[in-house]
Amino acid sequence: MRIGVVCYPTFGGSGVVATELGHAMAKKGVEVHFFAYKQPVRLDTNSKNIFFHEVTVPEYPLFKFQPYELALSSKIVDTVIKHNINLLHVHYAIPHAYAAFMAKKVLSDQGINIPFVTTLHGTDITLVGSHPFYKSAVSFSINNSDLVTAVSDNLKKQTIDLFKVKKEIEVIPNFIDFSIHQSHNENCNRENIAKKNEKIISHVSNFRAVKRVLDVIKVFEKINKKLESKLILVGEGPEKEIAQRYCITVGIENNVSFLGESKQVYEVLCYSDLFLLTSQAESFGLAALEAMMMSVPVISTNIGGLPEINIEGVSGYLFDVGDIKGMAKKSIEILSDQTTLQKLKKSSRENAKRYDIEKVLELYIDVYDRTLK
Ligand code: GMT
Repeated sequence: MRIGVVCYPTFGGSGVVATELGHAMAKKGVEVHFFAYKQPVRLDTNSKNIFFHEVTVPEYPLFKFQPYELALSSKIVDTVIKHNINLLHVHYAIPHAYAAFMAKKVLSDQGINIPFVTTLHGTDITLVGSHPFYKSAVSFSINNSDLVTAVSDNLKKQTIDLFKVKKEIEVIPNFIDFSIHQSHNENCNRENIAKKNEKIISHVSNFRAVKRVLDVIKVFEKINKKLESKLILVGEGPEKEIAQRYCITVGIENNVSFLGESKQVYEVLCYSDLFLLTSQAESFGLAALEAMMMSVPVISTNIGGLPEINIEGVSGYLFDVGDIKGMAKKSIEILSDQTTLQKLKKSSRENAKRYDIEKVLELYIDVYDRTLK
């Protein structure tokens, strides 16, 4: 089998899911061809069966907006023909599903049938896709995909509520590769980061408004008043500067580290005691799952797909969006009691095992087989 995978190359979860799924398929002997405007951050082009095709959009002064979908569709068409690709899997509907549909039409004109699977990830439906300026095209791309998957029950429900969906949507959750990170919480060099009695709290995101990063800081501010603690933030995005400024204003800047787009997410999680995810929308929350896998309990909001992943009292606790007081109180409670903390750390990792890549991979293989038939 030869698959074409279209994704965003950035640090966002949809690109990570696409890349890790591609790597797992490649290990099973499938030839996997990635399409993106730059090499996805976690893509290892030295791996066997992995190929990367950069989509370049030539600049032309007439265009105010460069036609990325057009360049992507053309690249898909040419690569499908050249490498005899049998199936496309596009992650994030905008504009990938639309481009895949166009490529399929162009190829069909040449007597080539290429089915495509669309995986909906979240904001392609909730925040961006449902915008009236995009809605018709997104509806069309969903309905004209050969098979559609969504990363949580909640996202499936939201898609049905927001769009006129004629297509069946199958739920395949995101996943995590336990084989890569067996030895969690060992040899983390924690002593380089914090003092022995200091608690370490972390957050990973793209710092967009939807993540409410300021809430993360405000929760930490309250924790920090009661407990010796440090906050480590990984990621880059529009709200970062506001967050940095707030830390200086309230005088906690020496206890807060902004690491930017670090590739050392697992290293940070390895020495973390608690993970904060205060988003106002989150279809799945891959960052929270990564934390659990590394035995880090999660204090999160209770929106979107988060209640499917974060189980109250098992992997962490859930609160209404904006309930800074509640989140801080619970965090202090957990962090102050070593027995509770250790118990939660253990059960967080157990909870994450529901999303072991080995289980989820089978679901995707089945999707690919059915689509090809
Ligand atoms: O739009 C974003 O926030 C980025 C997007 C992505 O590309 O990672 O995130 C969405 O997809 C992730 C992977 O499936 C999910 O874990 C995130 O919950 C989801 N983000 C939102 O729903 C806000």
